[in-house]
Amino acid sequence: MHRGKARAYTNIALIKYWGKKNEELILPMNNSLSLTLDAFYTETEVIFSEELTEDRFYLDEQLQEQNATKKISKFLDIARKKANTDLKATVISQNFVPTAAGLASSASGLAALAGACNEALHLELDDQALSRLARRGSGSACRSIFGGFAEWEKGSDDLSSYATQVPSDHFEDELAMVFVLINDQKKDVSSRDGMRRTVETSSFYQGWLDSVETDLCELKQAIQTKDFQKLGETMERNGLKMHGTTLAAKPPFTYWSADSLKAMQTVRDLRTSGIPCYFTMDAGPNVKVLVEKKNQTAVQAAFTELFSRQQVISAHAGPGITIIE
Ligand code: 2P0
Repeated sequence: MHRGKARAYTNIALIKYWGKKNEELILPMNNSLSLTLDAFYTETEVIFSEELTEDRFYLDEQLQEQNATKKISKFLDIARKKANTDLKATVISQNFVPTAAGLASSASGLAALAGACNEALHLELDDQALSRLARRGSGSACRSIFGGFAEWEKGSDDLSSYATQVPSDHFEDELAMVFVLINDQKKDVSSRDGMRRTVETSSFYQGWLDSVETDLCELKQAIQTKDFQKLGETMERNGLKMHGTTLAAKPPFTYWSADSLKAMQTVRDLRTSGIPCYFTMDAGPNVKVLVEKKNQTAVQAAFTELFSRQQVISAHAGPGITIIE
């Protein structure tokens, strides 16, 4: 029996990963840069055993159906190949996400699974190799190997596509991210389907590709010079651009709901009233607001006036992956 357990925290991209150039290897079209957060994480244990005839996947104590298990098995196959074994596994995963849902993250989930496999199968992967392995499960997971700011270098093949930590002289310790959780019952377009449709059909996609490197460069400068306004403005612009591409897809779609727009306007109003804060969104209606810690309470207060207390959750910069004994 071979056992390993790891905890990984979720990350939010300030410069988005949007589009793949290789679906099988999960190689992205562009570099992305994220902030790992302390409020949401996944703990995953994996046990490879001779007694099993198929993989089993428990998420939050529920045995998962074939479809969810298939994605996990596909990832386990990659790890098994590295270890030269065909042992089947039980995967026990728990998401630590505050009650109001909509935040279960493949980034923390697949990063934790990669870390657990590294332990269980004695793969002895360093952070770079572990990031590459996590990437094969879910692109954004490669960034959750690291705490603080992480940049995913797009690379050109399996070996050259991985994340690294971005030096920041503790700038991230000055920051907070306020999550506005918006549940609108709308049937989601998964990020995987959404980015595929956009790459294949959106006439705006080229505009994304043409400008994302400039955004990335500016954002990295903002980190280096600890320039919060520049960090926020660049993040907000890049996020809006990503969401813009979906409007020109065929068929068009959007992740925004009426409440998302309300939250975005609140951020603009806060800025007008002298509180610098900036928003970004991912493949869903939730709005994430970047703010300096010194203004976190004011931002929280503005949102709890418009939304319920459970819908407003704050996070700070979080650590990289950890092994749990
Ligand atoms: C990101 N997103 O950079 C972007 C922004 C969503 C919007 O990474 O297909 O779950 O497993 O590689 O990593 C979500 O996509 O997609 C994502 P796959 P993943 O955070």
